[in-house]
Amino acid sequence: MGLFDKIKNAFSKEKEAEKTTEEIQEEAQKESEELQDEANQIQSDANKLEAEFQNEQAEEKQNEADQLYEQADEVKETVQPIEPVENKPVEEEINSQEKYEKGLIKTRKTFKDRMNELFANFRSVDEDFFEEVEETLIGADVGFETSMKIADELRQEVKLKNAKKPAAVQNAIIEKLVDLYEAEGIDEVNTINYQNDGLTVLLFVGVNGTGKTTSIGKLAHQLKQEGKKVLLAAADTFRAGAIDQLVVWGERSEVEVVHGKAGGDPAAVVYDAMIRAKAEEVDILLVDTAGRLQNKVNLMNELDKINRVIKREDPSAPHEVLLVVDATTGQNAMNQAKQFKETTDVTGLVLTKLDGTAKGGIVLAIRNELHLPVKLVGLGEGIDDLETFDPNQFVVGLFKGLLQEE
Ligand SMILES: Nc1nc2c(ncn2[C@@H]2O[C@H](COP(=O)(O)OP(=O)(O)OP(=O)(O)O)[C@@H](O)[C@H]2O)c(=O)[nH]1
Ligand SMILES: [Mg+2]
Repeated sequence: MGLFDKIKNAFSKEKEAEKTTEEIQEEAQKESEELQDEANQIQSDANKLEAEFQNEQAEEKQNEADQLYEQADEVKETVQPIEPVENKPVEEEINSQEKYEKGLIKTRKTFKDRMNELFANFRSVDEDFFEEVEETLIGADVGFETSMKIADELRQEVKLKNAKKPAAVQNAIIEKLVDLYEAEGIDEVNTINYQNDGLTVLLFVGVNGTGKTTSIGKLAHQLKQEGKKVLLAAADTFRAGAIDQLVVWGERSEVEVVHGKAGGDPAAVVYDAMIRAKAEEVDILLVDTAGRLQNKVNLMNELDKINRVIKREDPSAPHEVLLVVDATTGQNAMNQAKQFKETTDVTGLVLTKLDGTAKGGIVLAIRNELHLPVKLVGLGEGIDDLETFDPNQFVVGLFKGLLQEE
């Protein structure tokens, strides 16, 4: 075959191939259409069947519902109306436990992380391990002495019980912390010494920025809500803006504020407030004081003077001298409390800003080492974020979720 033939041949084969492709495509198209028809038919049959089935089911459900309605009607006829139950206290308790749990999230997480770290490195319960326990607890702000004490007790218990499992040891640490906290608090009065009859005077002291004015504002609001007659005294005349800040809180909580001029004598303001409180039969007078003066000696002298003025007008007052400390400062708060305790008759603590810190463990240190009862805790900046301190709710909030299955 010549070249041309070859080309021709090739061409005609190509044509043939084309034709075949066309034919194949046509056939395929036809086949696909047939299949499509078949599929449509099946789909429509299926739809019919499903609809029938659903109708049947719907009917069944309707019957069931009718029966239930009938039963419900029967029950309703036999049920007597129930008196509404006074459930407010329970609600309040739940809310405050929730507040503690929320406010202590950061502390709890840090505790958990530290525990996990401790047990991740934990191979055997030897002296190194106990030293790590001490460090972990000190790091969790539960206090130096407390940490040593817990580690010592743990040494003995591990020896005695031959405890080896990490879970058992972790639980023992928490158990010891809680036990110690409970034992140290046995004589502690965590409630505020409100007078049943007559005036209650609460004096708030503490270094600047700890939350005195804010706590007074929140407490004024709470007491006012409870129907008490409340008066505030703006005895921080030193810091610019301090008087206005208290006045704003007074407006917010709808209570009166006694104040003088900025730079005036704080004791004079307190005197005016005492006279007015007595004349107007106020239930509770809250006295705000300066957090900073020219120096510490001045501050202490001034607090002393304020105290004397209050006592002169009412020998039983002040009924509490509440030292406000900022929990976020940890050990610093402890030191402030120690210093104030030496120079002033502090009767209790207001521990603020627990919400913003991982240092909630400080409550254990305060109780075990300072022996000053915490009376109020600040769990946020809002007007409702002040709680009377509940030691048990606090500890539940602190250690919740840290116990392990043994
Ligand atoms: N997150 C949080 N912030 C708080 C709490 N209590 C107070 N604060 C904030 O702490 C800051 C200082 O509060 P103040 O009440 O002005 O403190 P102070 O002790 O009166 O300060 P001085 O008047 O300067 O002595 C404010 O920004 C408050 O909103 C709390 O419980 N939680
Ligand atoms: Mg203030």
